[in-house]
Amino acid sequence: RKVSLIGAPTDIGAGARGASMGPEAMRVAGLGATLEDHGVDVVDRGNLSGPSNPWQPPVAGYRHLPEVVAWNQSVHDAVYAELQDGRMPILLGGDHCLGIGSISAVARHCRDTGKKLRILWLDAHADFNTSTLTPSGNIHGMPVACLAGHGPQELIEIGGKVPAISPKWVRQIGIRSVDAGEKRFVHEQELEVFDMRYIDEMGMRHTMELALATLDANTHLHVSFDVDFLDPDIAPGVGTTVPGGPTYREAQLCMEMIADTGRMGSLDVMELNPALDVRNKTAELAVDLIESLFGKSTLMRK
Ligand code: DIR
Ligand code: MN
Ligand code: MN
Ligand code: MN
Repeated sequence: RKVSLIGAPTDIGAGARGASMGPEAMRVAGLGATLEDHGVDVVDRGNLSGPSNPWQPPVAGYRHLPEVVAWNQSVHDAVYAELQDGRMPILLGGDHCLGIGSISAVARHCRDTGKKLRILWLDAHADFNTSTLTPSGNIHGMPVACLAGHGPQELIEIGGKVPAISPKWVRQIGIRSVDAGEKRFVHEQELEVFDMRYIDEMGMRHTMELALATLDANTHLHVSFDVDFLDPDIAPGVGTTVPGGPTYREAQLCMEMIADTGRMGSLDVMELNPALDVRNKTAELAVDLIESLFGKSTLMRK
């Protein structure tokens, strides 16, 4: 397998500064060498560049919209180039607004190649806000809505088609913080959400069996991993912690079941914030979980 690491060092869509240091923290935690140990051909493309964070208040419901557009355009182009080159892009965020550029490129690649797209959204948050629903104006709370066509034109048309995706292609896992208006919109749009109550009641195994049920041999699976998916006790290095997330074992099982499908074609690792971390342990945990996504397992399996 051929993988390309793409760093996107920005916190332009977030409500806290520091996710801009995420890519380097994952490199320091040994991401490249770890994947190579699993027989992966790894190329690190280095970091993208883009506008700095002006740290301004929202304008018409969006914070830093022109800068968010510039970063997402650059992410789109980089991710699309890797896919065209036959390599699996791993986007190292950066905040989750960059999922717009990443997934719009993946959707474009799937249109080019006639693949069926499925998106697993691992997050504490639904990221389904719009400019009128958002309590913060932070665009990292809006990428799923933007990809589904609900957002500012210059952002939603980056991948060349509006909407880039159908909400039917998305499965969200680990959700436990949804804003009031966002909650109604998630319901209206029939987003398939496996929230923490579902995981508590049914277990991670049953949850992932359902979330992965519609994959077939022609499916491109995109995994968008917001590190705040994880319980803050094990993953403090994120800007918006929410208590009650998946434990270490639940997260491992989630990743191992994704690996077992053999269908993962692209990955985002987002919102890691080294300024809030403890001796880089959240970055090390992210690398450990990514290793499971690439087939680390305790025993040989049939
Ligand atoms: C909140 C926080 N729902 C907002 N969102 C996210 O500002 O829209 N935090 N994504 O990571
Ligand atoms: Mn492909
Ligand atoms: Mn989140
Ligand atoms: Mn997110």
